[in-house]
Amino acid sequence: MDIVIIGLPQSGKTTLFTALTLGKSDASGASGSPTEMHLGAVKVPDQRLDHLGVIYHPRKIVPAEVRYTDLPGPEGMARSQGISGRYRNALQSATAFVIVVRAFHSDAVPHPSGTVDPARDLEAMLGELSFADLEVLERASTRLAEQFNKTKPADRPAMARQKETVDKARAGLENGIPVRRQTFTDSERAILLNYQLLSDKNVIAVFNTDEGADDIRIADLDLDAELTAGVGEVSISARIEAELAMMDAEEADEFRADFGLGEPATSQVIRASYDTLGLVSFLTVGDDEVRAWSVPGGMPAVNAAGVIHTDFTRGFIRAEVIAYDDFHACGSMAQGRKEGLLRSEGKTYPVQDGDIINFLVNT
Ligand SMILES: Nc1nc2c(ncn2[C@@H]2O[C@H](COP(=O)(O)OP(=O)(O)OP(=O)(O)O)[C@@H](O)[C@H]2O)c(=O)[nH]1
Ligand SMILES: [Mg+2]
Repeated sequence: MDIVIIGLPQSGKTTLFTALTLGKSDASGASGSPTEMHLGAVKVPDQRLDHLGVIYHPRKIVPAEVRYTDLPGPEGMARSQGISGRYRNALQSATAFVIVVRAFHSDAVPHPSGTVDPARDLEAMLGELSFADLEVLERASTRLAEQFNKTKPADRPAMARQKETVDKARAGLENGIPVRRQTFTDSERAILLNYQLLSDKNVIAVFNTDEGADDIRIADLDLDAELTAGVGEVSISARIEAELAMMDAEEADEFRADFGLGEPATSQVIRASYDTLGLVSFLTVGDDEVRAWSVPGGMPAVNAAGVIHTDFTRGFIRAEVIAYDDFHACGSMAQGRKEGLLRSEGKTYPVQDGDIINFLVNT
C-alpha cells in the first residue's frame, strides 16, 4: 500500500511522516530536508504472524507493509502551483492519500491563510484533487474530439464511448462529486483507470491538533456530505507523536501512559487506512516464510493468488483455507483438516481477514 501525504504548506506533513516512519527499522530518508521527497516503509503490526512464527519456525516472517511518501512544501499542494509538477507520478501511483489538516495553533508557524480552520482546509484539499482531475478530463475530452474525425470509422464507436465516459466523470466532478463516489459500469471504470484520477483514490484526513486538544470529527465540521463521504479520519498531535517516535519504545509507552495519550499515530493511521480502503490481511505459512498480504476484503481467491505471483492467477486450481482463529484453536493443519475446518475453496471464494491460505496452482 502506497500512501502519499499531502496537505497545505506548513500543515505538519513532514512532522507526521516522521511520526509514522521514524524508529521503524526500515524507514529511510527522514532527513528533515524540506525540499526533498521522503520515502519510508512501515510494517503492519500483526500478532498472528508472531504466533505462526512460533509454530513454523520459518526462515523469515514478512509482515504487510505500508509505504509513505512525503512531498516537499508547495508541491504537496496548493492550486497556484497545481499538481502537474514534478510529483505528479507519485500522486498518481498512490493507493490512497493522507491529507494533513492543520488544527494546531502556533504564533511561530503562521498559517498561509492567516487563520486555523480545519473545515476550510480539508475542503480546499479535497477540492484540489477534484480540480486536478477536471483539468485532466477536459484536456482528454478535447483531444478525443479532435482525434475522432481522423480515426478509422471502425474505431470510432470505441472512441465515442471513451469520450462519453470522460464527459460523464467531468459532469460529476462539476457537480461536486469526487470520481470515487460516482457510479460507473465496469467498462467505464476501465476507461477511467487510464487517467489515474486523483479523486478516485481513497483519502484519510489526519487532523493535526494541539497537544491535549479534543479530537476533531469530520461529521462536526459542517462540510458537504458528498465531498467527505467515505473519507477516513484520525486526530493526533503530529509534533508530540514525532517526538515519541524518536524515543525508545519503553520510554514512549511510559510517556503515553503518564500523559493519557492513546494509541501511537502509526497504528491509528494504519488502522484508518485499512478501514477506509476496506483492506484485510490473508496469511501464508511454510517453513520458508510466514507472511501477511493486504488485499481488499472479499477479493476473489484467484485474484488474491495473483497478488502473490501473477502466474498464480492463470494456474489457479483451488485454495485450501482455514481461518486463523480456527487454526489457533486446533493447533495444526492436520488437526484442522480432521475437524473439517480446513476447507477447499474455488476461484470466486471471497478472501476474509485472517484466512490462512495455501494456493494449489499449476505452474
Ligand atoms: N505547535 C505545533 N507545531 C507543529 C505541529 N506540527 C508541526 N508543527 C510545526 O509546524 C511547522 C511545519 O511543520 P512541517 O511538518 O514541516 O509541515 P509541512 O506540511 O511538512 O510543511 P511544508 O513541507 O513546508 O509544506 C514546523 O515548524 C513544525 O514544528 C503541531 O502539532 N503543533
Ligand atoms: Mg514538509
